[in-house]
Amino acid sequence: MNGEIAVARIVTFDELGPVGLICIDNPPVNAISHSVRLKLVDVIARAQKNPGIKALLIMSDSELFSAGADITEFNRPQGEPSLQQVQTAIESSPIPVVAAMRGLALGGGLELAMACHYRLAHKDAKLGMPEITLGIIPGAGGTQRLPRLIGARAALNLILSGTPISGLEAKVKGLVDEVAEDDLRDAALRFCERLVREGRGPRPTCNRTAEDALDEAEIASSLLAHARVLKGRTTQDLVIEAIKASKLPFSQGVAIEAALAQKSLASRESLALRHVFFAERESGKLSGVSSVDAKRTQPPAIQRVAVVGAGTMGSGIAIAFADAGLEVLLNDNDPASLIRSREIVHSTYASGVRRGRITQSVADERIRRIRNAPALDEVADADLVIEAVFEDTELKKDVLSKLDSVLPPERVIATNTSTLSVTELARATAHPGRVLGLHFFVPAHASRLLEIARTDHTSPESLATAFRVAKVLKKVAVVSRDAFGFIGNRMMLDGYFREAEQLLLEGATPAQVDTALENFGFAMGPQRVSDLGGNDVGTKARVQLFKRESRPDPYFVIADRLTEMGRLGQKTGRGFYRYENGSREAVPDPEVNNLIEKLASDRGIRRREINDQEIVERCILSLINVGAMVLEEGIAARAANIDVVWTSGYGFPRYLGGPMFYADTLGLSQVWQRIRHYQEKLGYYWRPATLIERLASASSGFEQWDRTSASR
Ligand code: T1G
Repeated sequence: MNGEIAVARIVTFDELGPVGLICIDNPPVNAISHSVRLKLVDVIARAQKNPGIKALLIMSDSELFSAGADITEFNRPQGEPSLQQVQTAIESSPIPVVAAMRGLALGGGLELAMACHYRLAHKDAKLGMPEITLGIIPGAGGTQRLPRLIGARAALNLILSGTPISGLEAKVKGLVDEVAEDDLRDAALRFCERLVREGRGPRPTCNRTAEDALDEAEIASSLLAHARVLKGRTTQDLVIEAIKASKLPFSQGVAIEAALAQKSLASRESLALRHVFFAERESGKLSGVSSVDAKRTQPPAIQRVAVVGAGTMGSGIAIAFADAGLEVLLNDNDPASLIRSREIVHSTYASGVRRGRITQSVADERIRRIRNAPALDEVADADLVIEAVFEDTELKKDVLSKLDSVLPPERVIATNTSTLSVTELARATAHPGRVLGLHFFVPAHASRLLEIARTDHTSPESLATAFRVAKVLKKVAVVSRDAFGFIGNRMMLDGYFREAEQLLLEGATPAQVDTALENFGFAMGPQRVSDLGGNDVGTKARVQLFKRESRPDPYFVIADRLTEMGRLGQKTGRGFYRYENGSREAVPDPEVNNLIEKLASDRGIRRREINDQEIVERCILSLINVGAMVLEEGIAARAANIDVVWTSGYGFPRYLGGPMFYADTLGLSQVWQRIRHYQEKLGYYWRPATLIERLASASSGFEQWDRTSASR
């Protein structure tokens, strides 16, 4: 295409001899929207009146079959025909209907194919039922037809996992009849012509019966296999109930599924998960430009990235880009660092091969993409340069200044700092518009979140490049205005983690605080996280913070004292907990409890029994309160962006939607009252954010605030 985005034709029909070819064309993901359903029913009806058409073939000319039902329709009445009505038109067709799938065939898209009489898939196609990731169950016959095609046990695992299987696997399971090695359209047309020649007619899936039934032992083992990803979730119970109904006559089973699907759609869990789904996409755009329009304004392609600083972070960033298929120049003026970096790269990929995540040949290819570039001027032709040198302002300013002279003026220079002022670093260059922060989270090659820190001078073009970097790395991008801790670390240090330490001083133990918050839904409690990352990391961040701002005592007095004592956490075998013989198991340590008691008594803090409810409430409310401050200070543009940061980068449970969405479910009046309660009880830093007070008094919430701020 000459850069023009072709007008979507929604659904096309071509008569190819005895085969009626129906192509779905609804970019960007061929969602089975209302307009697609309308045209499908119309085209199928008209084709069936054409005596020359002996078989119908449904496929797509784009790189994917369909991403499923149109999620944007879920919050409003879905116009007729419903997907179920389209499926009935297919299944009851007097002539055979064949689906041919390439790329993604997900959710309602795969359900559409399952209502067809035959199915083909390209060997590399990905067929899946990801509905559970949105807190819903398949609602277009998936829990009824899938058991009839691959068995109830296999159907349960495919739906609970939410992850797709390949075309080849689908063939083995009986989900598809034929696999195309290369040209899917050609293979599918030949398949249809053979059907017609052999006089093989419709084969309604609904007339089949599931060979096996779910028994409690299989259900238990399937739930156990998915326990980690389904922790705290409830959708799986509805899935099981629906699949059990697949032993009933189809019409009864599909009615039971429909009722359960409606129930899942209305659940708070699904509202939260759909909120995060759209928030992650919204946060990765320049002021709400859709991914289709954004294609018109894409910045220049990024083929080669340079990373300056071959330490742990620099090596991780290099690996992230190599994984994404880019060439990487890794620069460091210390040969020993480059050698150590090579060791990190090789050991990381060796671990990936050992765990079966990648093959040796893929690992070798990616390692080859990372080339050492000892001389700084070797990075001159990189499309993007990221500095990841030691967290020291003067050192970073020196590197940025040198890069500024080596690189063309429009080339983006990103700093990986997490605690320094990007604005101050940018002052070391003659072109501050091209400077921004790319805050990668450890491990850089695996974490999903990428905070983009923009200064008042960062240009839109530089931001567009940063968004493109996130897309290339398959990371979730959130823009933060340049301020201490950006969004996530500011809320962690001034809110959540700070309150956790305060609770320790007041009488709770690390294990009690961590367990209470893990029961709330966090992947890992704050003290375990601190021991994992290293208590010294937080201490170094606070050293930089106190150069710029102050905080009243106590402020991480426990973690900083542990650092002084060399109790850095897992890496030294002792931190908030003990870790015996290199084990990662956090064992409570009486020595730490004694230290905490001493620090508390030095401050005249009277210790007491504290229950889990208070622990969770204070940690979560302080997180929400600082989040509101981050909003009112303009550091984050949207409350939904904060939710993205905390669900993708800090382990906040996705099924609760993120701290700000969760605050709305509590009700901001209730949130404000409880914050005021703790302000009266504890004083000093429990000042309610003005924004919470304002929204509470207006009986409003953060979601409404986002909507109005978007229109501002
Ligand atoms: N409906 C509507 N819009 C969708 C969509 C969908 N199913 N999937 C994606 N989009 C939009 C997305 O919001 C973005 O919009 C653009 O497409 C590009 O998406 C009845 C009830 C397919 C792997 O859960 O996992 O079927 O930002 O940025 O990174 O039982 O999108 O341009 O405005 O994510 O290449 C089940 C959800 C639905 C799949 C592509 N299906 N989508 O990833 O692009 S429920 C899913 C994805 C259902 C049935 C049930 C991903 C992707 P905008 P993107 P991508």
